[in-house]
Amino acid sequence: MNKKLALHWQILIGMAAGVLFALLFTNFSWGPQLVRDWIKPFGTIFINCLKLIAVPLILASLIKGVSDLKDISKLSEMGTRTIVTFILTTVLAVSIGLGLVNILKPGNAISEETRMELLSSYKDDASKRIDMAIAQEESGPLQALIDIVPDNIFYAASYNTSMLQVIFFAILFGIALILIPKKSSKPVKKFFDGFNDVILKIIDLIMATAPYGVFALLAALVVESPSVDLFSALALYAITILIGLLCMLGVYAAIVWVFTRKSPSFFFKGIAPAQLLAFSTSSSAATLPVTMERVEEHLHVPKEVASFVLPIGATINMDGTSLYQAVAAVFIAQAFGMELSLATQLGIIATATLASIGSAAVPGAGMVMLVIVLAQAGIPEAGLALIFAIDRPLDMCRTVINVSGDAAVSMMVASKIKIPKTEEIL
Ligand code: DAS
Repeated sequence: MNKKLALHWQILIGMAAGVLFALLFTNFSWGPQLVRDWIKPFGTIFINCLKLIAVPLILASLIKGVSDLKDISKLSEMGTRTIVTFILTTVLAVSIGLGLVNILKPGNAISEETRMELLSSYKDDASKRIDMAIAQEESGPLQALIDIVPDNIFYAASYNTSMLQVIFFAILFGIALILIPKKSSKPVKKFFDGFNDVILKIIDLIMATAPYGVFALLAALVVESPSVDLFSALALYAITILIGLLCMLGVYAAIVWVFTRKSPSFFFKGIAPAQLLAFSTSSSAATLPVTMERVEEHLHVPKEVASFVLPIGATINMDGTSLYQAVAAVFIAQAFGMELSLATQLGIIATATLASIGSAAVPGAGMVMLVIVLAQAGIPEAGLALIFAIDRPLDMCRTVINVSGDAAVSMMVASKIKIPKTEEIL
């Protein structure tokens, strides 16, 4: 039986084919126009499909993640410790990302000429976003807080409004779902479990077209900005993210050592198979069964803790994704020659934290949610076309960090929560 090529290999082939196709056709006078008119639209359609699924994705993954908390009062201590640690490690990840991207400035590696080309080809979107950013600067200091609360969920669910409103509604809905009587919540939870499965299947279908979408995006990217410096900027962008992700592995090793006195080699040896699966699938959800087995069997975390922390972690704790979203947002702003104020960058800490919470544990979800960070900071979302081409290899790496963070937090929580009848944890 012919084994289907793994999706990430399909995508890597799509990327290479896109570059080769574009390099070949730029030798003909009619080549660039052919790519712009007949190839690039398929890349735009692919990105639009990803953006289309963002709102139902948030509703599905967050409502399920929050309502899976079951009875909050019984699990409050474990829940508080888990959620607080998740948020602290995510905020730390975003801060590391912001620090690195402001020091290394990968977006500045793009020449002024290419920058003007990028701006002119995305002028309508860029000016709209810059206008929105100016409007945002002029609003009051708590406007961002006001904007999180929607006054009409159906309007809020439309792409053009702040998706933080959808996240707000989804969390509220999930909590209310826990608090209503079981006989009422059971059918609703059943519906959202099914809804979640449908959305994940839709993402599978969209990602099945990814090799073709990437081919079109990369071909258009090469044709529209043939300057070599774009690739050096993308390489520096990727290196910035990889340095940040490696820093996070150091943070996890420190958390494990401080709370359990277990060595980094114990932790990484125990979690390695889950990290490899995360790398090859780019999906925390697909890796979850292996993560749970490794954490329980090899990192000695009691089942009661692992089965609580890891499923929620896979849904809402994505440190690698949040770090990537912060770096990507500032990189795109740099590429468009935009100066981001300190207030905007601090806003990115909040939006990247929330966007990573809303990112589903499936391939490419982090980039789908990146639009929230861009929209809130007034950065042209057209910049997505700049970074999508190398998103998949980075997705593979950041998913490894997402899974590793969940495992480290489960060990920390286990060291603090005394579970009755449990063998000596560590
Ligand atoms: N691939 C996602 C995950 O499963 C992360 C991402 O897309 O950023 O964790």
